[in-house]
Amino acid sequence: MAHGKNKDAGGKVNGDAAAGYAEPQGHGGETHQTTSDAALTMTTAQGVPIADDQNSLRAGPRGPTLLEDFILREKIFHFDHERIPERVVHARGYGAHGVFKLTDSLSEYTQADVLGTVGQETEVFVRFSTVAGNKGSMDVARDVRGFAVKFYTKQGNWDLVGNNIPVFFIQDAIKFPDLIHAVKAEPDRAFPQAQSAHDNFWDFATLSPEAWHMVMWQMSDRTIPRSFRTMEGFGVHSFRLVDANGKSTFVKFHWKPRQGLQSVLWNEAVKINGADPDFHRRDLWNAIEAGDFPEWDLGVQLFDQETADKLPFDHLDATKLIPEEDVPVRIIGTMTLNRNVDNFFANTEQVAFCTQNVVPGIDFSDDPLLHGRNFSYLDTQLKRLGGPNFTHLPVNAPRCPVMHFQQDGHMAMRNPKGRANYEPNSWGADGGPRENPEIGYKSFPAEVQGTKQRIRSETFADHYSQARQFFLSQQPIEQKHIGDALVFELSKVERVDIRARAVSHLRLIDEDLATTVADGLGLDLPEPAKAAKPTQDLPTSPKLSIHANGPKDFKGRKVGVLLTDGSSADQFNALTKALEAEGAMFEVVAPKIGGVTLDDGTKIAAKQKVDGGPSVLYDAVAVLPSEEGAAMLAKDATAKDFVADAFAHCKFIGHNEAAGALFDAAGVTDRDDGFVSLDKAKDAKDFVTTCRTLRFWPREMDVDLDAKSAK
Ligand code: HDD
Repeated sequence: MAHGKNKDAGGKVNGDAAAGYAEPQGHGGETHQTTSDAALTMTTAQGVPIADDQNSLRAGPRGPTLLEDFILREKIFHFDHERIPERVVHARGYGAHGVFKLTDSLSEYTQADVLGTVGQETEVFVRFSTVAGNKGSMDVARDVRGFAVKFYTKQGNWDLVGNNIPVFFIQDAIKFPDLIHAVKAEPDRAFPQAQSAHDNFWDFATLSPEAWHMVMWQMSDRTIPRSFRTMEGFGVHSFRLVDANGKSTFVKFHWKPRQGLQSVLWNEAVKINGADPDFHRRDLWNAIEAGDFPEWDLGVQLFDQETADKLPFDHLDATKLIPEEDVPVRIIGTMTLNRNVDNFFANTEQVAFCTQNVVPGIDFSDDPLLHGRNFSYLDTQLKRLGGPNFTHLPVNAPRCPVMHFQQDGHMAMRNPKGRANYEPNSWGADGGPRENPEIGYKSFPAEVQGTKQRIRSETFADHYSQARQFFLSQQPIEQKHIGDALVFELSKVERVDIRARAVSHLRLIDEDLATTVADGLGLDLPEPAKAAKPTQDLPTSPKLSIHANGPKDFKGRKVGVLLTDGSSADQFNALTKALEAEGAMFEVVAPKIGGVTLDDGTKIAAKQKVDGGPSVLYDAVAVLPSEEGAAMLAKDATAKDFVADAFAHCKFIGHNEAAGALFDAAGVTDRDDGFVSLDKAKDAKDFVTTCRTLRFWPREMDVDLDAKSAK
């Protein structure tokens, strides 16, 4: 069957201008892409071959469109229904496929097969997300990141739905709608987008003392990660591992990035969001496409009731963590993300994580936040995905056999066969699946008794000790960033009494921090908030610092290399070779996207034109212009921003001698130890080695206005 040109009812060929017909395929006709290959033929959703996808059916060339046109109607109908409700939280996310490999067996603690057999590989799907912003918001918002992992185990799907922060804002699920209403855009004006820097969030937070541990994390650089690849993940709650004899051990789950922890600066984040709102998703996609597969080790903190009883807080309270120094993290396996999705909607949008998805050997603790979540996730999938059969979608379908008598419902694709659809039944072998007490899921038989009442446990009442511990565990520059973030956020709060209330909580966390923030806001120090329990001085925990847990190499990081016509081929080649040896990446930034011609005549294509590739997109920069090129760049505002921002963001700056003219023009006159010469080929390796520490932090005190005035 040929589908070249469309014949009308009168048998005349469309497109034949001489026959008096208007051009059928728009103007010029070149958009009418036809085929004579049946296998490539476009069809309707019903499989009917389509001859003309450019024009709807109408009565005469300029006449009305006919309702009869089932092809038009079907196409528009489907388009009209493309959207599903975005997630009420974590709307913006990015997913990838991967594999989890167990390296250390927990079979003495759990019957969960996924945690039992060393060497076993289990398929996973991971979705990272921001919490507050809409689906189209920018990636580098100051926000908590979701870190949700679906393990397709032999015993069914296990979902570990965590965040990149190990504690939560609230202790009881009943407060979740309030928290989320408060942080998302204000309801009358529908702004601000993807930001906690507004009155409603801080009003809620300052009236909720339990939030203040997480607020400290939120104000730290944890919430502006450099990449999904450089953040930790946490299951947050205590769960239970249960062995074959029904013995239970408490467990907290940790994901540790093999890429090391890394964040960006706030001033940088603001600019990244303008330059590339997709910064994080692009980074993950590109790394996987390049074969630089990101990896996380899975760690567990295992503890029994006796240890739990000795902790200076209640482990069932999700606003608390257990310092790794108290209960060490045991690494039991590695997750590798090795495949990008082939369709975003089918996978990343339709994936349905549910905290209730556990497998035999993994059970819940009595954390009240977790219990509320177990209802919410299942419920929300019904709304989002439109029916109870979302487990039939490939991304949600278990990889092990699924056998039950659940049936029908919207879009049922996996339908039971045979006569029996109930149990017990007496149809023998044909009667369908049966219960299996030996391998079937059994809830841990915890002893429970108590008076039915709406109450918060006394053991949840210490809200400030771990907030203080977190703050004191940070390195000085990290503490400074927390102070800066608090001042920034609160400066966006219109009500002065809310600002002051925030400082009153800080006084219970750290007096110096409270003074810094009060100063930054121009406030008198308010009275401390009233605490239900006095703040305890807990030992510091270096594991809580990002800087203390950075990478050991520069692998997977990206350098922006600014070139012009006449740049030195020797310098460029030495640098790219050294970067390649490290497993780092680079992008050439040039005055024209067509690229540059080096001094040996080699033509190098540019990845970015200088105004499209600001230095905020890179971990470090190398500025290698020719002398004429540097003189030209010195007159260009975006080239000056390139170096001025790299300097302000404490980046290492590799450069040749000619670059001096650009630095001077950009006002970058204090060439500190973060500047590394690349004039000689052998310098390139030193530059890459230097870059391993990621930033030249001593510079911050010199470039930061607040820090300068505080000195
Ligand atoms: Fe939640 C989504 C993480 C508390 C209710 N949550 C969601 C996602 C992550 C988390 C990563 C996105 C999953 C995805 O990528 O599809 N949530 C957490 C963590 C929490 C937490 C770590 C505290 C420890 N969440 C929490 C509470 C409730 C919810 C207390 C309700 C009582 N969360 C939801 C939800 C979402 C969700 C409304 C929205 C979309 C979805 O579930 O699938 O059900």
